[in-house]
Amino acid sequence: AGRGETVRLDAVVVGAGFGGMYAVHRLRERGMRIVGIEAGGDVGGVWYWNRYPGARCDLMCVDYSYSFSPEIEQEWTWSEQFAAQPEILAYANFVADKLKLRDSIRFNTRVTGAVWDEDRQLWSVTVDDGTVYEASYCVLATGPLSIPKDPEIPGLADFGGELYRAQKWPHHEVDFSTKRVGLIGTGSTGIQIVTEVAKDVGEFYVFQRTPSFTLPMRNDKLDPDYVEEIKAHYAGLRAAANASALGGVRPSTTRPYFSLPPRQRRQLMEDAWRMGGHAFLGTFSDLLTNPDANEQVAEFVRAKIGEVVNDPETAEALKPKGYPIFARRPCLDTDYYEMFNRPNVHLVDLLKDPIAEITPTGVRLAGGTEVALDALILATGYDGLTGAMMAFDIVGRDGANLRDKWSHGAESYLGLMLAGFPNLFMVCGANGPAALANIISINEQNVNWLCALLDHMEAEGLGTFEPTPQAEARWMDLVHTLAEKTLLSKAQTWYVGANVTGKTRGLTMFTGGFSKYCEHCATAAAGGYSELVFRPAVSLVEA
Ligand code: NA7
Repeated sequence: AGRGETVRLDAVVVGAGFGGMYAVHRLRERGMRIVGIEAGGDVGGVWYWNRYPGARCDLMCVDYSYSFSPEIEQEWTWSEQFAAQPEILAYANFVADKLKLRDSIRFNTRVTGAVWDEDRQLWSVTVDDGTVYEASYCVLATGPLSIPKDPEIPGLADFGGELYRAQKWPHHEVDFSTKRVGLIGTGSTGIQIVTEVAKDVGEFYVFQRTPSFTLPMRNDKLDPDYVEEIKAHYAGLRAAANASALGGVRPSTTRPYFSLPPRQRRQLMEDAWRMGGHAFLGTFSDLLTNPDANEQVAEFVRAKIGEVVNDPETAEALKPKGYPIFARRPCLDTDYYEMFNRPNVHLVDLLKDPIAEITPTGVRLAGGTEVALDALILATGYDGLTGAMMAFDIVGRDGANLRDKWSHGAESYLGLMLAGFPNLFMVCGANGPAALANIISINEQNVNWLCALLDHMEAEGLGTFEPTPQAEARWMDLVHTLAEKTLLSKAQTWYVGANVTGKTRGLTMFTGGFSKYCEHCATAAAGGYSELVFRPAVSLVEA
């Protein structure tokens, strides 16, 4: 393809992270003519971009890996319980090589617009070199976390030192050993950066607004015998993952906090702290539904912070208060709190003294303190869930723009499709389980569901699908009803759109758990997709 050329296809897949890679594979397997469009230079999505020091997945790789290919499961060997970014990216590359995915993907290419042509039943997808892809289906695997969000701090553009964004980290090592380095943002990303950069840095200033809860990861190398055992039992592990709330094999329990005497509760929390990883999920069943239980667990973690951090003022500032634990995704860390005992690591508490501006030479606080910096790292998060789909024009039937449809919040059917936007499919879209379950499980399930729908349409001679507005409204009712029952809405996070000025607030994720979500999708498909409207295929004049 070249500038201005029009190419006729069956489907365009936008994004080549784990969701897009799998969509490319499955659609191509069905014999469809497709192209993948990816802004990055290669596959991997979030793992392609996020090369910052300390980048690591907080799900165990036994879960956080494709389940569709027994061959890939057997040929690939993970080295650690929780894999670091280079290993996950190597895995993505391994899969891409094995399935020859790159033959069907255009890299360093960005979609600039997608417009539905009702008469011809196809999407016109324009990319930044001017090529137009006309395709019956448009699959958006653009990722819930792919549009970085810079902090809205005056003077950022004038900073004269080295500026790094976690999500656009350079492809080479950065040496901070003699530098004065600042970091803004202490979510999962910032916490991971702290644990790595603090090991070898001149002076390190961590600018913290809201402290996050973080729990010990207790990561470990995987024993070869254990790996063999996993490989022998993958089928069972995957089945268990798919039947679980989180789409992964994790501890779980039906035991509410106050059903146990205080000594036993305490013991369970101590054990979970010592075991690390996801052990807290196995402590109590009502962590996210009972505010009193939640507060007791939060207090336990705060006390641990106090035990680890030597300086009482720093310890106090690191203790999260005023929102429930687990309402922000807790990070899993290795020695995060310990790092603040190093003489060259300084916590700057922005709740006491906020940043007034970024200057050419550093950061100036409202109280007048100037922090001189050679380098500044931004780990200020993403325009989550909807950002990537709002970054270009998506125009459905009758000129309806997605930006208008979503101007009062993201609405969708099953997190997969949109009323008024025929043949548009989202992988891991807003109002699905998104960040609340294993995203690779969600990706696979979503794409499998799409393929079954396409099989149905092919068998019936159908050309377009689309959910009815009523079906979308029903799904959104369910999403909202469930959201009200969880403490997840009770913190100011990207989960609820709180980090983007002007964004409609509200939890646009399905909080009923992965297995329930799969059930809803299966019910929707059973009996011929009664909540979708189909139109017969028109015979197309080839472009
Ligand atoms: P998050 O979790 O959205 O964290 C962003 C952090 O950046 C958070 O601590 C913010 O503080 C901070 N932030 C944002 N803007 C500012 C300004 N202006 N000043 C100071 N601090 C600021 O993003 P992550 O990348 O860490 O994690 C995203 C997901 O990736 C995570 O949920 C996991 O699923 C993996 P705030 O809380 O707004 O006070």
